[in-house]
Amino acid sequence: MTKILITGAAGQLGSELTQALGNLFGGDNILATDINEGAREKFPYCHFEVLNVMDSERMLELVKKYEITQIYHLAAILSATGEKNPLFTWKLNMDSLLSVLEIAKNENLDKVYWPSSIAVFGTNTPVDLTPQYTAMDPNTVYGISKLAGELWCSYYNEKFGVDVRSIRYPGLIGYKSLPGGGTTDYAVDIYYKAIEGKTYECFLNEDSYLPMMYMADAIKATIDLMQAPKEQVKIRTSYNVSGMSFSPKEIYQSILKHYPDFKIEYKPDFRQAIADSWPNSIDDSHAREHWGWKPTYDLAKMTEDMLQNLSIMLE
Ligand code: AKB
Repeated sequence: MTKILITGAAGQLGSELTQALGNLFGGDNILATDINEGAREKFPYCHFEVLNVMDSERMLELVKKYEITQIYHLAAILSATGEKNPLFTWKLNMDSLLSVLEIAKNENLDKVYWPSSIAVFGTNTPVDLTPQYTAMDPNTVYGISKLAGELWCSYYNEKFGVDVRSIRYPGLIGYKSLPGGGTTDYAVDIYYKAIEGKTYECFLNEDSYLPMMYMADAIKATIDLMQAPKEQVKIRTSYNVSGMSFSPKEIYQSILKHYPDFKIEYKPDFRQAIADSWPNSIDDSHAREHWGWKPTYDLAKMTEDMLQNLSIMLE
């Protein structure tokens, strides 16, 4: 029987992934956890417990209490917020991952899922169609923690047989919940401003290309990877996956087709340097070959879907 604990369940990815896992395995087999008690109301369809991921004893207690067999460890501090408190970001991102891996090893869990990010790449990484294996010299504490985390995942897999699986997500875009503290967040905010009839002030310059992915594709990639037979999961650091790539100017133009009066202004801030150190686009041939990854959404299709759903939600 599969019983899943999700950390950071109320976050941008967690909100949608928890729902998808609930649909797959039944809400009774899902334990959503979050640091905020207020998140409870988001999860009427499954179990909920408050969990600070720094508290490894409580994590273990919950694993035992709910007879957990898989952990999806989503809680983390992202790139932009991380730069404001580097040491705490390192501590939270690393300590919580190590607690999850230790629990998986000691309690013989079936599987662990842990998200990595395109933030593992850096200034000397080739920017176009960035390969799976390449120079990795991240310049954010978030990127450093994801790169070290990938190596820890691979270590626990190799030394202790922990079945840990991971994806290097690009920027994620969805309408069900807001992102928190990332460099790619502009690509969500811009849709809200278009619908609210406001001018969007973009914190990146108009030509900053970044790899991005619509949430529906991110959920599909995660579930496809987690359901793939063990022997197909040949990479135990983390898989490159690609959805689409665009610049602020291009997403703006795709919105203009639906909202012709929408206006944008460019005011790059400290996040520009982070974006400049990340790839423009990603080569995901290993994910395609190993477990059949294929994205469904391009920019035009995503914009249509985002605007349609957000305008209903914001009515
Ligand atoms: C961020 O911008 O920090 C995240 C990421 C790309 O991992 N969205």
